[in-house]
Amino acid sequence: MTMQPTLLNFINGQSVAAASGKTFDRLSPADGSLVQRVSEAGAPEVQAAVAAAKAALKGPWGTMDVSTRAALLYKLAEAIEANTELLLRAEIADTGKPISLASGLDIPRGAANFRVFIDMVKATHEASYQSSTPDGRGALNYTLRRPKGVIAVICPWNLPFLNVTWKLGPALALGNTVVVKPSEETPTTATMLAQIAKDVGVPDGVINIVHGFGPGSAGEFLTQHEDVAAITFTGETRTGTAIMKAAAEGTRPVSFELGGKNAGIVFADCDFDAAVEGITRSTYLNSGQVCLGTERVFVERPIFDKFVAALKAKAEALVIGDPMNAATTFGPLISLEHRDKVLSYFKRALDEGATLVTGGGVPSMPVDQSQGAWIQPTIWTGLSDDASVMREEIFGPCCNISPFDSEDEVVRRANDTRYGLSTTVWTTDLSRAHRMARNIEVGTVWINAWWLRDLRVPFGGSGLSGIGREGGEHSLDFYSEIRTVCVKL
Ligand code: NAD
Ligand code: 6OD
Repeated sequence: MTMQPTLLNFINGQSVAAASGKTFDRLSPADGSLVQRVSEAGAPEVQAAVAAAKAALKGPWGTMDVSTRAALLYKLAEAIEANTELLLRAEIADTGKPISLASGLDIPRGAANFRVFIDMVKATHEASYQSSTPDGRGALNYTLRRPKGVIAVICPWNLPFLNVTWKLGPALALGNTVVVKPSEETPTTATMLAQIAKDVGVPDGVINIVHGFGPGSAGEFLTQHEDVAAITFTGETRTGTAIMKAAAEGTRPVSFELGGKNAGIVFADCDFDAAVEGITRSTYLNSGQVCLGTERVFVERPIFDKFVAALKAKAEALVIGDPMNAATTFGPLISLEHRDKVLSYFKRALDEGATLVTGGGVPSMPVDQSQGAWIQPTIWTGLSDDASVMREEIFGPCCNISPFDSEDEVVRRANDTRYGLSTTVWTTDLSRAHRMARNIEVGTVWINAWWLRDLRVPFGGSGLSGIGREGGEHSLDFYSEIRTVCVKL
């Protein structure tokens, strides 16, 4: 991979190097080479970014009517599409994800986030009530939806562009300004988005980007800043806990999309081939680095052996290799550190009594990729529900497949987790499908599908999986304040 010039922070419409001169290196997940040197924002840059965002609330952005804002955000969506090639290259260099995935999902869904949310804001109507008063003249009561202010946006590395657009779509549609702290692993496409937005006419200061880490770095400085009105965070549950403590100061609201330990449930009456295909996607897409991915698979006993054999064949047929090759279906993990973590779970699974069906280690790669964070798609059977590998989020391309004998049993076992993000259920029995949707305790239930979500419906989780929902009206509520106006007539 060719090295780019140092990636700078983006503050008030300008590229800004940190005054400290500090940088950090982003290494390619695919081959370990230096992809990018990144300027690490310190407290002064975070201060400048928040100040710019605060000032922009009062500038042309603050007084812009909804249809002008809509036209701008539509132009932004078009410009994202026009810059697809550049965005793809940057996203793939940072993440190592296959081009088939980035071009089919990350970039187009990212553009859609701007159109969908501005359409929703334009269609939003306010409540209005007429009430009587003792003097008989009456009163008119109505509500106004106002921007919340400066929003801190803290993002993870697994779907960098998709995630930042998912938050900026509604935040900007409602007239807020933002300071984004992308993941230190994947800083590039959020920064490109800010420049693209400037180029189409989004005023300076509306989108600011600061680079760095969490504790003692840009993430912590941003979440602690008193002029931040709300914090939207996607990432690990324990990071959410730290951010919640920062948000408590000043009682700032948070929206948290956190981890998952999601179940895939396959009944014997399913469309077998579709179920195998669906569980393959939900376990291995993005090399398993998807919060809504499946790490616990439950298969009804009559089809258990056949299903294990079929999933093994699918896992072994994934095409591992150069992310820029159109035929590749399985890329590396995000970093060698993350691979060490996932490999430690691979070892632990065997220590906890698993039978290895396939994978379990590091594939042999051509010499130019040997320094990449490659790993094998992995399947186990035989883990008990209370094994730590069945209870902790691994965030890797692996699952344990367990047999079950009844609907009640599988509901109880699927719900036996502190997470509550999503479940994918495979059955052709319509009544059972609806019963499962009611009884599984998660934010999203997919029936004969996985990751099939209209952006207008909410997404999020319960328990350790998060606080609140993003998507649809729930995003509109988080990114706005409702003001009540009562007029004596
Ligand atoms: P992470 O929590 O390590 O980091 C996320 C972001 O938080 C990064 O930008 C990081 O720099 C920042 N950060 C870390 N500590 C901070 C602090 N104290 N204050 C402020 N910012 C801080 O998560 P990750 O490893 O980047 O992402 C993987 C995790 O994200 C997984 O657990 C996954 O399940 C979760 N995730 C959840 C969803 C969802 O929608 N529920 C989506 C994607 C990823
Ligand atoms: O795009 C979506 O619908 C969605 N829920 C993305 C979440 C991805 C988590 O890794």
